[in-house]
Amino acid sequence: MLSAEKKKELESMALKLRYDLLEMIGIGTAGHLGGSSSLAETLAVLYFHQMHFGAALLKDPDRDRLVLSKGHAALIQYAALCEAGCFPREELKRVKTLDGLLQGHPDLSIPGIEAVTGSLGQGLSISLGMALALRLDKSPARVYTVMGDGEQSEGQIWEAAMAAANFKVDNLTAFLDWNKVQATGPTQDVFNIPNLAEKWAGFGWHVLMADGHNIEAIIEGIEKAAAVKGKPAVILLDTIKGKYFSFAEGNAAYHNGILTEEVYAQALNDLDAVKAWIR
Ligand SMILES: Cc1ncc(C[n+]2csc(CCOP(=O)(O)OP(=O)(O)O)c2C)c(N)n1
Repeated sequence: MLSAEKKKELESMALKLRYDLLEMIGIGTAGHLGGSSSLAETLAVLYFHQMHFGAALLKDPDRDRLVLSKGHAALIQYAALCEAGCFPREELKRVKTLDGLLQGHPDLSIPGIEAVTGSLGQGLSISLGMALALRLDKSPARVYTVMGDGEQSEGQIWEAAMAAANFKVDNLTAFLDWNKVQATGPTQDVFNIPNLAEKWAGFGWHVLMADGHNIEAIIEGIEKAAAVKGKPAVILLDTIKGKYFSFAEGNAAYHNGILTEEVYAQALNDLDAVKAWIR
């Protein structure tokens, strides 16, 4: 069981990631606040609890891999990599500038990034290739992939899903950040994909559900997924787009919206309120 201390540590890390996210987005420029903040707890758990990962392990062949298939949420991954010491903090200030290390989507030049993503639908195929190669190498490493619910309309995902089941890949865990809103509105209005859980099960995957903002539930899901043998597992994360930002929760306008000075101040207030609650 997770100790109360560790739980608090991971909740605090998720909050730190959201502060970093806000710092990177800044005032007056566009940034993917919504789909990044829905992932804060999951990335905190993966990078700071679950994965065999660390700044000193980036070349370890047995490191666990995380592929952010919904690459537009890169800023929250950059926050985690920065907190893990993969690159200096100053890089957060230079994000999305031409001479900065951190670009708008994940790139292999960034320490800790395992795959170039951003064109939706490709991360699961890349992860499957990694998982098969690790299995050939008899590595204990696992591959984690994070997809979006809007992203589920990409056909390539379902090719990879069939292939992973066919090859009985069980060192791969996929997450579906089921925040129910995509770029331009509610996912069910933009491109409805009903019965997601049944679809994944039909494609031969073990399907799990977890509250994606609950540290213990995420860990339980990951542990259950790792225990499944002979087939891949997917965890449907019940999340809220823009979680903890009062103006952004469930609001497609902050998928990649600009933060005005006033909204930025509100965002800081919202996070300060969470800080008080974690203590
Ligand atoms: C192949 C492709 N088509 C379109 C886009 C533009 N795009 C970027 S984010 C996005 C919406 C993704 O929605 P979802 O997967 O639900 O992400 P989240 O809401 O979790 O951020 C779209 C359509 C893209 N990046 N790649």
